[in-house]
Amino acid sequence: MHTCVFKEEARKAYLDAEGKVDLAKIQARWTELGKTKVSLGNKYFTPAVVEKVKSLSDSDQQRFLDVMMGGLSNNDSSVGVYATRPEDYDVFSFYLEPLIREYHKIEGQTKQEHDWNIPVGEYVLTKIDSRLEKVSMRARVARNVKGWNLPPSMDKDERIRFENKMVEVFDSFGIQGKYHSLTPGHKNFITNQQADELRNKHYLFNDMTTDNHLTSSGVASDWPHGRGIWISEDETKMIWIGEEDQLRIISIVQGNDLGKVDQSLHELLTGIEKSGLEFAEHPIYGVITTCPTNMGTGKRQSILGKFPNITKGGTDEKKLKEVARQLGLQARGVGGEHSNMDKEGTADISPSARFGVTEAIVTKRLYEGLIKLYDMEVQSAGGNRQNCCIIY
Ligand code: CIR
Repeated sequence: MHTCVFKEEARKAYLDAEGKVDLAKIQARWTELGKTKVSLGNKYFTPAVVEKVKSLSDSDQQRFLDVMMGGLSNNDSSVGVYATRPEDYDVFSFYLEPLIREYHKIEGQTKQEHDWNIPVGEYVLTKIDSRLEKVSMRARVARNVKGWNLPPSMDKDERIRFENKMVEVFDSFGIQGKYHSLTPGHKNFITNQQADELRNKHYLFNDMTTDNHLTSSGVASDWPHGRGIWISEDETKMIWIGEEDQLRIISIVQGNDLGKVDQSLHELLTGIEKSGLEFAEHPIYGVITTCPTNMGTGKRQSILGKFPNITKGGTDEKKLKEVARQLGLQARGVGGEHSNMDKEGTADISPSARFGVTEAIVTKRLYEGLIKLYDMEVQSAGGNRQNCCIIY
């Protein structure tokens, strides 16, 4: 296993003898990385950007370096930047704006709108196939709270204060549940074994120190302090604290009505808002997230499905990814973004668009995409429905 490098250590390579940001060293590293893969962060580090950075204060130059640390430290980055505080999207807009436009394919002025008006009884999976009765459906939104640093630049104290603030919210927001903390010494501390049990159920996130994108950017710093998960009594609602975003608000429902997952998620989200927390929101980009790929709604909605025919028994997951891509969907393994599929072609399917679409459109796109995807699964089985639409 490779060793992961933490931000404080990794960023020293880009400082001069006085500890100031050395733009020439950054340029040299981007040039070197460009021979393998050009991340968006690399592409938009132009001479004009360098000139602008020179006019920033020393502390903003240090922040600017922090924004790029994930990309500078990983030769497989496709995006390569993380925001370190909500204001970065304005202070460094000369760099982040074109990058966000390219990633989200934004042309002209786009102001993110929200719409949680999602019908129940309409996007029903059994209408696609009667066997899709008890499907694992999930939706999550990323959220960060106004006035706090984003995870790449929180220090240990801020992470712990944030966790404790959230525990107060959980104690008072009216939904029955329990908080499990990974912070040593916390009153709700759980052991490694208990944490692994929650991971086996796909509830809790992984040890963040095993991912070099997260360590080098500072997202994983001070692990496991300030990290944890709140789980509702019926285990359908969850809140992650201290992963890539301060909060990941999640709903998991076993069933067939996509609208019910949204209903559950929205109930949880408004419960938190009513407690007085104000989420960080950008006037154009919508919800502020650490990774620019999640800006907009911050919503990701998926189902777990088996696609043994398209994937030829899990041996051709590339094919499923390609077919899904053409339908505006993303297919992942069940263990997260870079995981593999099993021999039944079990995949997590979600719409790719996050920005310029409303929460309601994300659900509609998932449903309409699934109609086409399951149709292709039947066709890949030679038209034999018997081999299709087996649930997870
Ligand atoms: C990259 O630049 O490739 C990584 N930092 C991952 C970016 C997209 N995904 C994510 O943050 N969840």
